[in-house]
Amino acid sequence: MAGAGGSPDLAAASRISETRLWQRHMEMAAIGATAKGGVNRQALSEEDARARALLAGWATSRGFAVSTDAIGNLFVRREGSDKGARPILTGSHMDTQPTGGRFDGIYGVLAGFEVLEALEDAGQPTRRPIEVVAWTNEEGNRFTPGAMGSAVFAGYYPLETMLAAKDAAGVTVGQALAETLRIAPAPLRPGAPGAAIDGYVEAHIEQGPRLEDTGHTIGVVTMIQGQRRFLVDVHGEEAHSGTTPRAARKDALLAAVDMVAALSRATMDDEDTLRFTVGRFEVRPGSPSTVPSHVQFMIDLRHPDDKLLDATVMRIHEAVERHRGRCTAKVTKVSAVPATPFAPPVIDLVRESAAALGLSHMDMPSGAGHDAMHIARLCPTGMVFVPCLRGVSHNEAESATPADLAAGARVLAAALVRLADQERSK
Ligand code: HGY
Ligand code: MN
Ligand code: MN
Repeated sequence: MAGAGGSPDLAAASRISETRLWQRHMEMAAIGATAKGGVNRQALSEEDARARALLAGWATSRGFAVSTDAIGNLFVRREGSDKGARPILTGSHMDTQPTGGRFDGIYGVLAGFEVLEALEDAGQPTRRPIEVVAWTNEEGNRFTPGAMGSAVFAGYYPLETMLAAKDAAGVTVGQALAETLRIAPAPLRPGAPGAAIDGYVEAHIEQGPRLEDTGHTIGVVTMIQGQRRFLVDVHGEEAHSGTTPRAARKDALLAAVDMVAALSRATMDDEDTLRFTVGRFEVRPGSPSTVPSHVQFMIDLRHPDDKLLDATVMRIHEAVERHRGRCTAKVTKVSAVPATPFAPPVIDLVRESAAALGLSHMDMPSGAGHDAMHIARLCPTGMVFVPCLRGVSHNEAESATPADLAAGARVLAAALVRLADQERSK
């Protein structure tokens, strides 16, 4: 770590305001607030647009430049002293799960914004510009696939295909984005998507219990595990529930539940590392007295080892074929993101920053996916984790403390300033 005390990285960290950061979280949490104390802010919804407008208003009042790109990623830029230098990025997402919490995603955006405000308060220049990004549709609930904005920015998904993605009501991303930009207009960010950036650090709540269980304040994230998503469609035949003998039925529901039960058994590993989830399961026509003719369910599979994930995919096809009976079935790959190791220099920088700030810290992988898994394809990337209560997330009870949020923002400030001030890359 550069010298202690007055060094620019620690100077910036010292100006982080715990109160202001917490207050901004509470203002954001009011947008899409749910009765049980959580947040439901679906991607490119009216709530998402209002959150964007709120952030843009805060940014403009501090003299930062606000812009957006073709997939709706929102950028807040604080200029650097070296006009031609490539920016350092930070950020996360503002959209949430339907039963989301007040910290997942938004913490990374607000911690990044707090770093810009701390630098502004200190009148401290950085060589490179620093940009805070709110990536579009990270959660992938309303529109699939998730991490859409960062993936398009990194060239992982084609823009046109993503703009054509539809929600359950048939609204496309392109249509929802146009409405979002009508409510929260922003000029187009200059330069090509994924234009050269020199580094990316994302702050996020851990969304797991390890930091709390081990009594550490900071997670130095080393990698993000791989993930695969599949849509399974099982087609049978509608029939009368009172008159149709079992032998004559093509019951899509019974076939689907047999498939899910078989896959649950097939993905049990002794180390409890492989993550198999069916979070969406739709039965049609959904009438109590009609044998279901169509079931659609989504499989979410995660593991740090891509080879093991790919081998597990074979089991999905086997289980679907074995249990379809007289129904037909189709498995469609929705998304696949390989395990993403972060850049050792950035991992070291996050660890050194935590140490220099006297914060307990531990190296750890991320079980959850983040926008950083795509940005890591563009530049040296890392993440900073802070604890959340009992590791609970994707749940309205999600909770974090003002002190932990501020501690993570201090580490973020130190790391971003070090990246922004380092000798200019060739
Ligand atoms: O699915 C994920 O891991 C992320 O939290 N959206
Ligand atoms: Mn998140
Ligand atoms: Mn999430």
